[in-house]
Amino acid sequence: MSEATRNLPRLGPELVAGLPRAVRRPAYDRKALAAGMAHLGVGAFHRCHQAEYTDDLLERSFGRWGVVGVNIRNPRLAPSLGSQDGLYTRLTRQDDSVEARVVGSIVKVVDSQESSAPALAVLSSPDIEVVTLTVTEKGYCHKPASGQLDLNNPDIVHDLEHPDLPRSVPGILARALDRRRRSHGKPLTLLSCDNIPSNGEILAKAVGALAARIGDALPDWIAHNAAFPSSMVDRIAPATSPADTAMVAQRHGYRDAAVVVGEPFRQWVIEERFAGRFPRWDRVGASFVDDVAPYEILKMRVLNGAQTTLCYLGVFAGHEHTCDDMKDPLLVRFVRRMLTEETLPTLGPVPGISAERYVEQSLERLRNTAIKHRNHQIATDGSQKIVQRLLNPIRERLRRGQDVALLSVAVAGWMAYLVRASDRFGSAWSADDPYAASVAAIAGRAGDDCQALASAILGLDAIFDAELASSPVFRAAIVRGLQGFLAGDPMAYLAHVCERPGGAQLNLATGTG
Ligand code: CS2
Repeated sequence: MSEATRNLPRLGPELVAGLPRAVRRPAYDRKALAAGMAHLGVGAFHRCHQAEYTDDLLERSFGRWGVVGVNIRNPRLAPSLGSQDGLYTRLTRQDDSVEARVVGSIVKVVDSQESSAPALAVLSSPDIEVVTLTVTEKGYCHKPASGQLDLNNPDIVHDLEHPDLPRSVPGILARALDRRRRSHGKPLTLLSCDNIPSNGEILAKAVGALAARIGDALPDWIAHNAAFPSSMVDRIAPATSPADTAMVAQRHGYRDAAVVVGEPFRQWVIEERFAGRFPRWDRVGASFVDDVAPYEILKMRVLNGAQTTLCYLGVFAGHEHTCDDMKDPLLVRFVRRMLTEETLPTLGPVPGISAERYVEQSLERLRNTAIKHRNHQIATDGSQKIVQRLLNPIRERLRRGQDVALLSVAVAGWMAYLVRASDRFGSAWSADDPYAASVAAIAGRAGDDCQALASAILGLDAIFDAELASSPVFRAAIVRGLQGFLAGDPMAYLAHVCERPGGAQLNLATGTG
């Protein structure tokens, strides 16, 4: 931090009234705002999305929906949001234009990294009636291929043995629900906002498994007093960079340790199934619907599918961010073909949305040059993302006897990314994925033999179910992709795939190209 920046005032309640006019500020009396809900996993996404919707709602019709932000994993919230009384600046950026707003909906933050006790105190409080969650895909401790709780996950093993000292998200929620049952008995809505299909059901199942271990009448109480609606959330909000923080200081003259940056677009579709009172986010742009599935499938397969595909191909091409990938005509050509030729036909009707237009709109969003979303950030935890983004459409197409050559290139991209991160392949970068070590071990054993590599990676059954792993068509496409990305020039391989009419056509009977 420069000397000049260090001397600037820090964002906090005293500063709000004196904020420059260019910065929008909470238009309600924050001092009168009571906490009515909690959020688990306060990162850039929550601050750019749910907290902003809540800020809009408080402006429109003030009510008791202040948010208590809770982190059970790093980063700690006290030094950033905590020391600013929950206030932070949310920038939205589109190419050269920037809009700044101070959001006031988070009224308190609680760090619960060392022990679950502080989190449990918040979640079991009678004042809290809704809990929203962004804990990343792996926070649910499920097997992505099946949606079942992963009983080998170390935190789940721990929580099943010590349900009174939980560490995992489902373990903490089960314990909190038990405390509610034993004390005031007030209902609770647990609203998942992570990019997992049927996220409400996955959460309910995970919490249910741990609640059954706590025993007594807890599962029955949960059935009558808790709701786990599914929701689809959308806004591209990369990790904040030092340049974003510096921008606030330079343009607006104050220091803020919790700045977030997002694109202008935002969307929130919520299954209308609540256990008690709930914030009327539908009054400020969110949609309450009976069935979230068509929206989440569209978003995960198209927008997220494109992001995941581009992040691996982009790293191979030497690009840093999604917006850089989108300046590379070959990558754009590939991703557009994959989406239109293979992904689009797997989508059912989505009320009020044209899927074709959605593809173009998504590609347009990814072009936004002000959103510096690092390829390596999106590549993080790819094993938890590829099922809903790439493998589910592949599965559906294979069942219908359709080609999967292009989607398989993207899956091979994920594999090659982890393989190239391993010692055996020169540790090209460090990969952050729960399966990075397994794939590195496989790479060490298989060496340059892409057949052996493909077979062993497809054997990871938490990711690839048996039917998919045994498809000769899929397997052959993966082998070709691995050869293309590991043996020669990855971009020459991609160009070759793109040149072929109708994608890399496969002989469906033999799976050969
Ligand atoms: C991204 C998402 O890192 C990732 O996995 O694909 O965070 C994506 O930006 C959001 O889902 C957009 O709503």
